Amino acid sequence: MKEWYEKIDSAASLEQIEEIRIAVFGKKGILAAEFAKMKQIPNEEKAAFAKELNEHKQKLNEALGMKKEELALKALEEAMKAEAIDVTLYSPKSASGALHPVMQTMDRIVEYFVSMNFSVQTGGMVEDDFHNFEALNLPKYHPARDMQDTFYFKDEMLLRTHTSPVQIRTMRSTTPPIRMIAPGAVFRRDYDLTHTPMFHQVEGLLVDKEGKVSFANLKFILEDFLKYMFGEVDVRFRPSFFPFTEPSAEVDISCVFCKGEGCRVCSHTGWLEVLGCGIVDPNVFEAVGYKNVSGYAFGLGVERFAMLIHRIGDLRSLFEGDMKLLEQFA
Ligand code: 2U9
Repeated sequence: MKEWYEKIDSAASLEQIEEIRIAVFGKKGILAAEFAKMKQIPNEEKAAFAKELNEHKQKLNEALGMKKEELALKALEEAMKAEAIDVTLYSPKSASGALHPVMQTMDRIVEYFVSMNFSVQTGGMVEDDFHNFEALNLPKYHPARDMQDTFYFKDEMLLRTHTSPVQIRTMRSTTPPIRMIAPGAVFRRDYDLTHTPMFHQVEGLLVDKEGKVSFANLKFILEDFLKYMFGEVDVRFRPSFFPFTEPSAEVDISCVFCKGEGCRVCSHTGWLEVLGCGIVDPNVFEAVGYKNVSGYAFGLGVERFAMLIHRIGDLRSLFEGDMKLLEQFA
């Protein structure tokens, strides 16, 4: 019997333990063989023999159990050691994605007008002559329709040159009052330092009963908006002309580069043009069948805002996909 305790003690693996268990406790194991000897033992010794054997049975079982536990723990520790990940090892930085600075700027612009209860409307980029030009008081032979400025398909279809067709479609499918903005990509045949053939606009439109919408309302919201976007800047309105608004104005902020002192960016004027706006021309309302209403509208270029906010000098760098630039906006 003693040798089996030693065998258990020196077992080196769970497989060996299993072999020993079978050799000891199995049907043809040594315990079975010992118990079989009972028959030959005189009656008076049977009790003592059985007692001793049962004690061995219990002790061997305990020894096997303990050894098994010990070996299982050892195996687990070894497996954990083998599979361990060294978290102190060097790993190269993984690149994380980010919204493009133009989209970040667009989101911030949209956020302001949503906070002022404007709804956000979008539309298709392929438009027809009526929604892009005619309804906006840009009649046939207006210079803005020139092939030189507009990408045309056949059958008077075109790539929208502004997001204004979204306002036209919204007016035609709903009734006043309207408070909306139209953010999105627009297309013009233009490519130089300050123009790309595709850029982004946010346009706004507010329509209510006749006499309820004033230039003062427009001035207030645009001044508030520009301070939200650029911080403490001076804002000025200059008379201007657009076919779809009358009266119209262009809006300047004091130069964010030189604080109005005069520099190369603001052509030594101290001012930067950032918006166009005005009171919606009655011809536009007539084109969509609106009567006895008044409204204001405005429009801006998102790339220009992004450049002024982030002090980016060249518009084209926003379209090159240069990681050195883009990583700064992650
Ligand atoms: C409707 C009525 C009026 C939208 C307007 C401007 C003035 C404007 C420019 C800013 C820079 C275009 O991206 S840009 O080049 N936009 O100056 N946009 S008023 O007026 C509308 C629009 C829709 C129905």
